[in-house]
Amino acid sequence: MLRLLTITLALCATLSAAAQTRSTPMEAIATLTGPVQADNTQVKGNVTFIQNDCGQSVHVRIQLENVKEGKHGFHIHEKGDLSNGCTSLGGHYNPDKVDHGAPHHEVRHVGDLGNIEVNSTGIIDITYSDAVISLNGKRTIIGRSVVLHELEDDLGQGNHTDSKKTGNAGGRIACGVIGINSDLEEWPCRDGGAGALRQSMAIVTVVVGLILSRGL
Ligand SMILES: *[C@@H]1O[C@H](CO)[C@@H](O)[C@H](O)[C@H]1NC(C)=O
Ligand SMILES: *[C@@H]1O[C@H](CO)[C@@H](O)[C@H](O)[C@H]1NC(C)=O
Ligand SMILES: *[C@@H]1O[C@H](CO)[C@@H](O)[C@H](O)[C@H]1NC(C)=O
Ligand SMILES: [Cu+2]
Ligand SMILES: [Zn+2]
Repeated sequence: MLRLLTITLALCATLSAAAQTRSTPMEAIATLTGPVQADNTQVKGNVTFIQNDCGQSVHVRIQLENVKEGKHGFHIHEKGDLSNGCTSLGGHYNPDKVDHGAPHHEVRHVGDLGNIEVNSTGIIDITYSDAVISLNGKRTIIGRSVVLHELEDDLGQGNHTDSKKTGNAGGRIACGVIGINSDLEEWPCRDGGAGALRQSMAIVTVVVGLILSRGL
């Protein structure tokens, strides 16, 4: 009987571990273009987002060209409306209605991804992770947008009146709408996803354990 209990517990543990990793990650992409600048250049490129499972951080890859050397504010903006170019995309995505900040700050807009630093080639290709943005759930960034700014984001630390609102990062030099880029037939995590599955596995484990220990 004890052996049966052990086997059951092991089985439940395996099932809940399996639920933690999806074979097909959630992926999204934004294709970026911007207004032609005074010197006739135009930023071009893309940003890809990969999230392996519900509740996990999102891997962001930024590949852009024709960007002026230096630091540029980079954010998720609230809308996907390109009807008036980058200007109709609204403000930083900020569902908590808090102050603007840096990616590593406890207080930040969900959309605050800080700065990207571009070298003299004008080309950037960087990858990093962010634990606040998500490709699923009530706060999905899909359908919203990415915006690259002309100037450095002061991360809420500047003395300008816009510092706590926008980071005072200046004009919008490139933007794009974030869309789905996976072969997933159904987008996961809508009903709590793996988290809920793990929880019900834990309950099953306890119940089975109780039944079996009574039988001993
Ligand atoms: C993203 O941009 C890079 C660099 O321009 C390019 O090589 C790559 O093919 C693009 N990816 C997509 C999916 O468009
Ligand atoms: C500039 O940045 C690009 C992309 O991030 C990198 O591939 C390249 O090696 C860098 N060039 C210099 C001169 O640092
Ligand atoms: C605000 O910051 C700017 C640039 O760092 C500086 O020139 C200016 O004196 C500062 N203004 C105040 C009121 O601190
Ligand atoms: Cu912005
Ligand atoms: Zn912000």
